[in-house]
Amino acid sequence: MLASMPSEDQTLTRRLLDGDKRALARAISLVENDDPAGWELVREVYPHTGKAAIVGFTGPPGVGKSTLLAALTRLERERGRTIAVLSIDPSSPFTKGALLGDRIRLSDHFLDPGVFIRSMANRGALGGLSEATLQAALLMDASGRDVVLLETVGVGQAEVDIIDHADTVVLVLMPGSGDSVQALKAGVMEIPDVIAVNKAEHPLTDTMVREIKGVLALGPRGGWEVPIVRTEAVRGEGIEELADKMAEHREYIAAEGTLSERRRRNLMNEVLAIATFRMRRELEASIREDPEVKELLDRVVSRELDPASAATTILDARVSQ
Ligand SMILES: Nc1nc2c(ncn2[C@@H]2O[C@H](COP(=O)(O)OP(=O)(O)OP(=O)(O)O)[C@@H](O)[C@H]2O)c(=O)[nH]1
Ligand SMILES: [Mg+2]
Repeated sequence: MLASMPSEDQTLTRRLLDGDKRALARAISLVENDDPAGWELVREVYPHTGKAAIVGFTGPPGVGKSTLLAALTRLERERGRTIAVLSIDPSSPFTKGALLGDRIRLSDHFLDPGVFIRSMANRGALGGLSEATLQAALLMDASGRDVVLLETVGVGQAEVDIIDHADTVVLVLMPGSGDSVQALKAGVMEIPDVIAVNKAEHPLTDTMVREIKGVLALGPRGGWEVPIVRTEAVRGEGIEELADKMAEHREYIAAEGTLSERRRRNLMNEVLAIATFRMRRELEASIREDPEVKELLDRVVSRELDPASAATTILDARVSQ
C-alpha cells in the first residue's frame, strides 16, 4: 500500500494544478530558495502554463500601482475571475514602507481562495532579471489563475525585466512624473500597451495626458492605439475602463496573432537570458580557476593583447573542449 502512496512532490504538483493557494505558496518558496524541487516542479507543470492573461504594471515608485492592482483585483473577482498578484520588490529601503502598505491594501483578499498575492525580492544578478520571479509567474499560471498581475517599479531604465513576460504592459504614471514621459520620448522606455494616469484628481492631469499624447503621436501609426486611462485608484474611479482596455488589448493581440508572436519572443528571450546568465557564471568561475585565463588577462593588463582577442581565445578554448 505504502508504495502506491503519492510522494509529497506528486501531491504538491496535483494540488498546485488544482489551484490550491497553499500549494502555490509552497511551490514559489521552493523556487525562491533555489531548491531543486522547485525547478523540477516548474518542469512538470510547464505544459499547463500559457492559459492565464498576464498583465504587467510598471511605473515610478509611489504612483499607485499597488492600489490599482487591489482595485482591479476587486473588480475581476466581481466578474468571477481568479487572480494572482506578484509584486517584485526592488529591495530598496525606499519601498519598504510601500510594501507594508501593499499588504494592508490587499489584505481584504487574504481569505478569498480566488486571490493569491505574493511579493518577491528581485535578487537577479543579470540586468534586474531574476529567474525566480519568472518561475513564480509560471507557477501562478499553472495553478489555473485567469489573470496574473505583475507589479514592478520601472524608472525608465531599459532593463531586462519580468515585465517583458507580460502579454499586456500597463504603464502607470501620475501627474508630474515628467521623467517617464521624457524616457518614453527618448525611446529609453518601450511604449506600453495601455497608460494609466493615476491620481487623476490632481489639477495637472490634463497637462500630463496632453504631454503623453504628444509623445505617442510621434510613434508609428496604425496597429494598436495606446489608450490613456485616467484613474483614481483610491476611490476606485476609472478601474472598469482600465480593465476594459486591458481586455481589449488582449483580444486585439489574440486576433492579430501577435499574442503568440509576443510569447514566442518573450520565451526566446527568457531562454537566452537564463543561458547567458549560466554561461557568464561558468566563465567567471573559469576565469578565477583557470591559470591560462589568468595569464591571458595578465597579457591584456600589460597591453600585449587586446581585450577582444583575449575574449576570442577564451571562447575558442571553451568550444574546442
Ligand atoms: N491622491 C491619490 N493618491 C493615491 C491614488 N492612488 C494611490 N494613491 C496613494 O499613493 C500612495 C502610493 O500608492 P501605492 O499603490 O503604494 O503606489 P506604488 O506605485 O505601488 O508604489 P511602489 O510600490 O512603492 O512603487 C499611497 O499613499 C496611495 O494611497 C489616487 O488615485 N489619488
Ligand atoms: Mg507598490
